[in-house]
Amino acid sequence: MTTYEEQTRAGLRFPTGFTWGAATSAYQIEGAVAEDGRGTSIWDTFTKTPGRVVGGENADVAIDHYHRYREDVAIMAELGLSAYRFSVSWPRVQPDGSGAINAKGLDFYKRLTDELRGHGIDPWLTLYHWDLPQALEDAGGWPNRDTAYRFADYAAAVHEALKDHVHTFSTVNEPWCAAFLGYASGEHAPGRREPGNAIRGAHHLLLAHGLAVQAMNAARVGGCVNLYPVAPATNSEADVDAARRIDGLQNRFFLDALLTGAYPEDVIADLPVDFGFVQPGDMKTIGSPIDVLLVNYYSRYLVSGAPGGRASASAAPTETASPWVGSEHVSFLPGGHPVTAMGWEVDASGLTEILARVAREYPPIPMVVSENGAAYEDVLVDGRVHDTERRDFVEAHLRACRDAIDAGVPLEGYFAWSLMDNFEWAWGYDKRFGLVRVDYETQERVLKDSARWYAEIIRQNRRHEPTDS
Ligand code: IFM
Repeated sequence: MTTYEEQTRAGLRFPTGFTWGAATSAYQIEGAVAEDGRGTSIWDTFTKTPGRVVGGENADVAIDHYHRYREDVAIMAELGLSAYRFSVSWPRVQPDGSGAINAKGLDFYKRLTDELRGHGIDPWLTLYHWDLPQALEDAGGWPNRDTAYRFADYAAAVHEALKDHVHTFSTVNEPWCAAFLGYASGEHAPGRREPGNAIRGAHHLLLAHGLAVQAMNAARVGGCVNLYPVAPATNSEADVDAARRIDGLQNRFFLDALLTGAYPEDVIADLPVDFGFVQPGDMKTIGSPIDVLLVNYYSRYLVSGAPGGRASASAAPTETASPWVGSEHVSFLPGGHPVTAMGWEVDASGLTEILARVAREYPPIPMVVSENGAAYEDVLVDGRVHDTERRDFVEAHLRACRDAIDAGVPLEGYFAWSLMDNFEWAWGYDKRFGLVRVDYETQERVLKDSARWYAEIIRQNRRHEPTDS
């Protein structure tokens, strides 16, 4: 273990009050899909559809967090986390996505947040991490404008019930994924391949965000985006245009909307739809002031406008179309960096770059890294997982965070993805992102070396905090 002084030199000493967290999401960990009145979500339906998930797996049980949350919070306390980012399952709280609220569903999140607060861990609540109630999908899903209003009602109900338990609420996790993997490529639920509806869906997800911010009047609230630096493979006109397009759809479409209340004109021009679905006042609603921007970061993209590379940087081996609506010709090239078990290139400098860009190009906003981590082929040896690659990944990205702070970025926290191994969407249980290993047969939790290391970094940083913090 490095000493405190060595960490300081290595860029691992953070300002007092920095948030040390880890993240999960409801469908990926909870299980208990048929308990206490929970309704059906699009992921329940999708996972039961042959060919959608590797190995035909589902998260009916997942890692049984619904029953084991006390054990899991004890693990968080052992790690010394100051915050835990989790999501609320919409169908657990409002089984049909509208109308009656299921008190038993809300009670689970009251118990969870009580447990967290009892251990001095700040709950960061995400309202939507992709588990849309199936009834709302049956009514048209995110391409249907009404879904945004249903989301605002749901947000208001959750906020009202949990506002004394939770300090920071965030709205939609990674709206790019919910829109373009859900409705264009079909890699994620509901598995539709309807490019025009993916764009309508993206707008309504953003509208849902804005309406929820307004509905949760007075809450500390954030919006969440997944960002990638995008570079052209060469200086050719085609490659430079490819980079503009992918950066536009992945980053600027969402950042501009959330932080400036407008869509970038060049991106609208790229997209093969009539934007008539944007109604007067929508953009102002979407741009409603937020208190914090949640940035999820995993990798960077190198792109070309010429054929020859992969059609997407990260598709699962299930049958999918391109998520890059209007830019399907763009190809994704290897950038020469090592890759994780997802095939994603590891480049920590991209995190500093993207955080600095947001700080430079947008109105001032406090930020946290709300997800960052890596899947690797973990091996259990004598009860231990020596996951050196994951440890190095987290260390490099923490250093990148420190570099961003040194460059003046108002970065206030870091959440590792993920606290525990869990259900990785179309990949099923094949990819392990956890700091904590989970045996999917016995549900035994084992701290990996990366978790022990992260705990030590947290301990050394937090020992300088005032005792009442
Ligand atoms: O597991 C996901 C998470 O649900 C959203 N962000 C990316 C993670 C890794 O793919």
